[in-house]
Amino acid sequence: MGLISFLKEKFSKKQTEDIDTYSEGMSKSRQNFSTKLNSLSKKYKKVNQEYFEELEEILIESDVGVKLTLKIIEDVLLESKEKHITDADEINEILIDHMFKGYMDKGESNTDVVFQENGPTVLLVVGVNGVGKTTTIAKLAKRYKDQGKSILLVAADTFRAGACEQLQIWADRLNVGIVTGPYNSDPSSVAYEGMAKAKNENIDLVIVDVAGRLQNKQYLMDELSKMKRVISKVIPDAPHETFLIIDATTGQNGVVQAKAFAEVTNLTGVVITKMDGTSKGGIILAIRDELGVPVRFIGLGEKMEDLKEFDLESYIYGLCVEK
Ligand SMILES: Nc1nc2c(ncn2[C@@H]2O[C@H](COP(=O)(O)OP(=O)(O)OP(=O)(O)O)[C@@H](O)[C@H]2O)c(=O)[nH]1
Ligand SMILES: [Mg+2]
Repeated sequence: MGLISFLKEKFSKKQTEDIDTYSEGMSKSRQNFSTKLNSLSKKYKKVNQEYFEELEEILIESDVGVKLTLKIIEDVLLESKEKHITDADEINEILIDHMFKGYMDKGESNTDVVFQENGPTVLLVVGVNGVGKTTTIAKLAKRYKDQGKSILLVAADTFRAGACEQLQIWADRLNVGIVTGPYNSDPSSVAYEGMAKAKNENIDLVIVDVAGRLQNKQYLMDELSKMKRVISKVIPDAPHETFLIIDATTGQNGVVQAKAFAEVTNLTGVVITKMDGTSKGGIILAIRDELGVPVRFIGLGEKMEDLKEFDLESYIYGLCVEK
């Protein structure tokens, strides 16, 4: 049984709230990807060279990335030849198997934040302006507060006017602690203060909002390594997690950002936001392929509960199956 039949059976038996959010949030991407796949198989019925060329185009237009697209197409061609399959619908099912495999081949990974057994767990959140850092931090804070963890937010994005205030509003709304610094102050000193407070108060999870200015790579690298140095002075081994936030609507530019950050810091995860706003949902596969870093969470809408743990099966289902 191909993956798609398996997922249809699985999710038709068990309609969870999560799968509904995935289906809803990915409707634009599905409209683009799945509709094109279906009309392609109707047009050809039996596959030929042109069929594969058009298939390649569909993947690239969905932001799967050129490198991964070529690999997937090659694998599908190989499998279809080996098994003597020429039926277009069957080929499309094989394609989806290989998209899934493209992600899985990079290894097993956690999605949820991995908590330390002793002392605070420190999560750095990085990303360029406007990608959804602050709102994602709020969503994560709520998630773990609801699980009974104590939370401290640290507003180390001191360069953008209003950034600290925005996080402060969330801290008040969620009733969690926060450390901020004055506008234009040294982000590392705010981080230091945050770590000291977290240690004193025995906080479970500290989430640090970091400005990510990409104009100058050396500068970004220096800044992030200074921040890490300062953090680990107070809490050895911290930061334990570094999440990069990528806005799905920025397409291949998001992949460029991801590469730049991965060069200067040790990312433990990526969070893809605004999936509901793009018709090119393949970006998740491209980022995983280019960086190898796992996608930990996915933003499927603006509401608090629209940030979900990333689940590859739900993602593929959302991308391919009309409910
Ligand atoms: N539709 C949708 N909107 C989102 C999602 N995540 C974040 N947003 C919106 O994106 C906008 C920017 O979010 P912020 O959290 O302020 O982004 P930021 O990276 O902190 O921005 P700066 O602090 O200005 O650099 C807000 O209007 C959010 O509501 C999502 O998953 N879906
Ligand atoms: Mg912000």
